[in-house]
Amino acid sequence: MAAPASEIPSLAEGTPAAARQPDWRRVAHLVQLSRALDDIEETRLVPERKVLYQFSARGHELAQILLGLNLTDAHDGIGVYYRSRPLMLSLGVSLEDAAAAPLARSGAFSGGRDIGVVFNRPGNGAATVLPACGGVGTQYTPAAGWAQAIRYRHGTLGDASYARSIAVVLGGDASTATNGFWSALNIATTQQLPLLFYIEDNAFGISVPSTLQTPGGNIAANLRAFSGLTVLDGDGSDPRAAYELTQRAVARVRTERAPLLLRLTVPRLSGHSGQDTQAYKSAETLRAERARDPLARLREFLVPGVMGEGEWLEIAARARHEVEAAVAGALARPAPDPRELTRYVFSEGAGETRELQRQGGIAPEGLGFGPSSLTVRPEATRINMLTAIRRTLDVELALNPRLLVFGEDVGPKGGVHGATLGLQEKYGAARVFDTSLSEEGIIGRAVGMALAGLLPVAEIQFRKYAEPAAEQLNDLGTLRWRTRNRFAAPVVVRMPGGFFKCGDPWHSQTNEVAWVHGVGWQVAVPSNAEDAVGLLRTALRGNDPVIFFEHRAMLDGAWARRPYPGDEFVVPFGKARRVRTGSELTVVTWGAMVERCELAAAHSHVDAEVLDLRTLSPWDREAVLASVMKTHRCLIVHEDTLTAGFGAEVAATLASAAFHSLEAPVERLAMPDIPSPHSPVLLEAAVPDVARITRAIQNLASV
Ligand SMILES: Cc1ncc(C[n+]2csc(CCOP(=O)(O)OP(=O)(O)O)c2C)c(N)n1
Ligand SMILES: [Mg+2]
Repeated sequence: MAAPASEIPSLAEGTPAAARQPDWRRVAHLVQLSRALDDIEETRLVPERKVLYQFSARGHELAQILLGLNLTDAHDGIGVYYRSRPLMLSLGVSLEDAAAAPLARSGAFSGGRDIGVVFNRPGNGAATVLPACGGVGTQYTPAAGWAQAIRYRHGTLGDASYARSIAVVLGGDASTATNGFWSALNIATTQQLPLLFYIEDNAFGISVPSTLQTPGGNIAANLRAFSGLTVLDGDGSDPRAAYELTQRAVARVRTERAPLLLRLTVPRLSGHSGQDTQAYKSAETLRAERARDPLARLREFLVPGVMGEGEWLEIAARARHEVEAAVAGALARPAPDPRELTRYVFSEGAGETRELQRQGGIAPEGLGFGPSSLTVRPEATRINMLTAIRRTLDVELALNPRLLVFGEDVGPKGGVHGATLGLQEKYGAARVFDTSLSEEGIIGRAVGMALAGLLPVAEIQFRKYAEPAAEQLNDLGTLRWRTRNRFAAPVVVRMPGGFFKCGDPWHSQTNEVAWVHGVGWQVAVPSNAEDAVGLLRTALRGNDPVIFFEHRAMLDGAWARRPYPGDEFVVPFGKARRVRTGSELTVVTWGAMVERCELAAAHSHVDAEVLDLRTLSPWDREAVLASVMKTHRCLIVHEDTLTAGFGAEVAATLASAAFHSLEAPVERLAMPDIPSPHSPVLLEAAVPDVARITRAIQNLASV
């Protein structure tokens, strides 16, 4: 049995916060609120099929609430997961919102777009809850990004209000086996970031025991030797240990500005989710878990030392009553409006009617940019596309102190392609820096930084190596929609790809269509230096995430060299460039194929029009339709593989919107459905070349 609260001496270890006891009445009330809400959902709303996806926090409440009550700094950032509702209540989210979200009603965290326990909360002068995801482990690297943003805003931008702010990330025992956990641990320890890892070890990941997630089942024991990390471990269902350890952990990260991992053991007193019967747990395990119920232990701890039995019962009854009222209020809320279904995929409105996200990126803080211009002011000499990219980054870094450039080898080396050469020297290692070799970490960190009001420009070394970041990229793209415009993460991801002299399956794929298919991403595919400047500047000054694809063959290609078009030059997204005017046939293309198509058109003796799409999301449907309605024939050429490549989208659009104008079938010329081959001979046979494009133009013109 725990020592009663009235007998608790001030805490050991002499931390300044140690003497402070929590407001136990408030703690008891919050635990009872959480328990009552789980109870009503489990016994009533799930059987009535009003809550379709229930995640009970039964057993996890006490320590989470004690943690949450410590997170009082305006710039604290918290990465939560689906079992974090008690913490949300302790942060002061409305009880009715907490009840309405699992009922998929309007309002609350996502307006019925996401599972009710996938939380978020814009900061508004209090701690921010970073938009959570359904994927286990996804919360870690954005929290590391938030921690790095705290350091940047304090140390580099000189904002003293960040001096004691911290990032906290919550996760279960099984989540410590994920890429995200290890990536964030490496980032936080190598960078010494103020990040608290709070691990709720209930010994199970659904049905899988924690011994299969980490050897011996105790992540804290295994991490004791990890350099640069303080580790604390204890019983999260013991009120005294839970309050001492949460307080000590938070205080230490606030003062030491360094990472700490706190593991607390807790019982999971319900199934993993509503559907789970826990048949995999023995009767003995279930009994032992029930004996550790933190609610019962809190009662033992507080009654009669801090309050009498009557007050304890009164708090429980009041909590039940408040939750019933909140559930009734939530049930009375309207269902979400289907007419709004497709809103907030991208930022909406412009000027006066602009509907800004409440948090994320620099726009909500009222920050703007220098003047932009559609007019090319060409310099005398031509530069290659690589220099164009570097120079644009340089100009925008100088203009915008919120902009950070990072990725593998982008620091002293200047990037393996050279795009960031000299930038670290000029802007310092806080703004232009090397990362650990974890693409999940690069993109997840970018998410957290953007949510904290920075403008991250992340480099993925080669397009193929974006794959370890697939989860973060996907979740970043959907973030605005999922939170119904409460949050957005305008991040620019630069990624080189495509063939260069030779190919291979690792460095040469384009597969740009994956990002077009992914929700919420804008995709730019410049073919030359001038467009690269204009499109990159538009990306950096926009309010949406952008994939900026840098074709390896064009970075130093002679054809792609153009005069630098000026420090204000922008190219709007969704506007194709007519590379060549013609009347007999339209060639639609982008990236490295633009050069080849232009040459092929010139050789073909066909009066072919060539359109460079320049961006694929959004893409210039109007320009393509207008051209094909004039020429009545269309050939689409791309380097990406044929099946379900972006050409299929263009062809389907023409079949639907230009059917009666077509005098021949829409044709596609693309790479066969194979990885990029290494041998130059094989590569030439795989990627559309000028001869084959010329033949395709001639064949289509003669149909
Ligand atoms: C990437 C990913 N894989 C699998 C799942 C399915 N899943 C949801 S929760 C869970 C177990 C997580 O357990 P733990 O991290 O210990 O947290 P707990 O639920 O025990 O609090 C699994 C496998 C998921 N959501 N995301
Ligand atoms: Mg678990």
